Amino acid sequence: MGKTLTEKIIESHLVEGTLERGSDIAITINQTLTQDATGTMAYLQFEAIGIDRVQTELSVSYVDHNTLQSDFKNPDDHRYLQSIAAKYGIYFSRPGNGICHQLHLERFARPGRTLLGSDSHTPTGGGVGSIALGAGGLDVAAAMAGESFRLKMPQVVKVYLTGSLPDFVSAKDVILEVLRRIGVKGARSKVLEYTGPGIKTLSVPERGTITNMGTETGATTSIFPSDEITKEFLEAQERGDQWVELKPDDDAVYDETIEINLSELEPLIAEPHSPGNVKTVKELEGLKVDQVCVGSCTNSSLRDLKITANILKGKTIDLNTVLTVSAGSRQVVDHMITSGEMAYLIEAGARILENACGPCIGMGLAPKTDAISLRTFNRNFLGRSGTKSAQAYLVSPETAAVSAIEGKITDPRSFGELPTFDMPKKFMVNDNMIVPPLPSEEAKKIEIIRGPNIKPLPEFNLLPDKLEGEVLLKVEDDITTDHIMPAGAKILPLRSNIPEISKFVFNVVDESFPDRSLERGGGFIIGGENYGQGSSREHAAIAPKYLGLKAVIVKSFARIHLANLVNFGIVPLTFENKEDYATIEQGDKIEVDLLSLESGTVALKNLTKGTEIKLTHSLSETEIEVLKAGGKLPFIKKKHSK
Ligand code: MIC
Ligand code: SF4
Repeated sequence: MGKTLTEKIIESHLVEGTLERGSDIAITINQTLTQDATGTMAYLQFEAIGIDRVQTELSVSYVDHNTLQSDFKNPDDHRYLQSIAAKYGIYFSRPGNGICHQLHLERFARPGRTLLGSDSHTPTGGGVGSIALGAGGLDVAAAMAGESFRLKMPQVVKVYLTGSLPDFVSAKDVILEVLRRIGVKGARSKVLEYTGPGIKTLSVPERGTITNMGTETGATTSIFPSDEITKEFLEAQERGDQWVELKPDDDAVYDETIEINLSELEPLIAEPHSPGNVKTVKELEGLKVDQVCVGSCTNSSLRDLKITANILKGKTIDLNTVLTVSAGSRQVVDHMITSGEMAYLIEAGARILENACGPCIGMGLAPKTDAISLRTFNRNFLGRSGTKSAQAYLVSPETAAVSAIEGKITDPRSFGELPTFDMPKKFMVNDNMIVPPLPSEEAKKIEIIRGPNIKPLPEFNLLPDKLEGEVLLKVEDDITTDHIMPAGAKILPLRSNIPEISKFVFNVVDESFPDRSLERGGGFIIGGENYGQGSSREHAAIAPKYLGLKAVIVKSFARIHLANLVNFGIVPLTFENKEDYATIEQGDKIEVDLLSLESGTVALKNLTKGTEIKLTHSLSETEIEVLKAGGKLPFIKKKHSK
């Protein structure tokens, strides 16, 4: 029986387990990446593990999220990260160089390698045929220390592409079409593997747009084969020697198939507040827009900026619309300046921002009250832009550019002829903003520089046999990590300071949560389906844990958040019977007996209602051991001290 590409790469990295779907497996990790917002915590944990040098083939530390410097906190964290990189054998991408995923695709991602990143959009690397996975910082720290990465063997979905994209329709519309069909929960425990004749029409950066935003379907990751197009891209990046051909067997057996005829697609848009609320742009045409933002790790490649610039050439953006453009990397900027196309953007009135995440994560450029913001980004969760009353919509660069000129949502096909532009045969490669690792002897002499914002890691206790307390909060389906632990310019600088950041837990849902939690000595959260979708931020587990959270009881979890809960000793449980969700209310006093955790079911006694229900879980033996040890850090430390 033939194998899928996903199975081939996983098999060649398998340390434990088999390819049986849903079974527990462990794989070797070749590369890691971190970004500054998750990196400080990840490296504090790496330091705590106590290894002299990273054990991976390649580890890179990027600075791209916390780039607004309204006080000392962010620059202090950058300095800490730089000293850590120098000490432990890590490449350091300096602030100003660009967004981690765009940079990693350009300079480091390799076909057939595994990549683990402390950012949920790490699957961008699937654009060149890596198995690229997002994870919490502690899992990435463990991988840097040489630990394998544990997950459940995913199902593999064949996404079969035929045809070619019409004018003014681009890669963003492909992934929005996938989201339109399967929604934000549709690919959980699955890998989206792209094949079919249509893939030949997509360049690597376009493939990267698709694998990047595959995260929004809940997919474990997304991947394209490594073919002639990949070879051309790697050669143009002066990395031709890293190319290998990789594809599924002709008789590969997939768990499911999705067929998309690219020729039939049209411009699409995701409405607030979920990337899964997809409509055609036509349906929303005419809605006035206040802000248009081009950029983010989804749409900031040279191709994306070129199409935007060439649409805007000789035009002026609408009087009542603000347009921002952030390139994904310095390489993109170099090209745009040298070709003269950057001038088209500036002359049309675009506000050119730093090569960083910027408005995507509310790091500046928050929209005005009640604004309609049109973004080429991948997420439009409530409050994420920095303005709670703003309505964020997700679109392609083509739709963004034409709508910025018109001042209203506009189907870009009404623009007229599609502007043409040249793509370079060779990219302008200049790695002078990437500091390579120091040789071991020199590295040992490096002193770690810690600013006053970097607080020690909190310590947590062993798991008791019985959990008791109050239901602190009851929430609905699709609660994102942006609900649990919001980001933005005010909160992100606190990522290395758990006591401070914990004051903002559930801020967009219920501002009284942190105080209530501390007053009651902690307790429980009850939730619906897909709890914890979105970001990989482990702060959505550590900060609630600091406030005393004992267990989260829901209908279902998102993969990375579930792993983060385990890593920090919070018990993730699901209702055996989903209807039982209705029987528990906020404020109820409950008791969960953990003695039978190994058996797969535990009993929940609702002391307020006098009822009893059954809860289940998907925890592996190792995860149960981790929970009992009070979290993954004490668990690994114990292992390494042996
Ligand atoms: C995001 O897009 O939500 C982030 C900010 O990049 C996060 C990481 C973080 O919270 O630092 C992610 O995608 O994992
Ligand atoms: Fe940065 Fe936005 Fe991409 Fe997250 S989704 S890595 S915040 S650009």
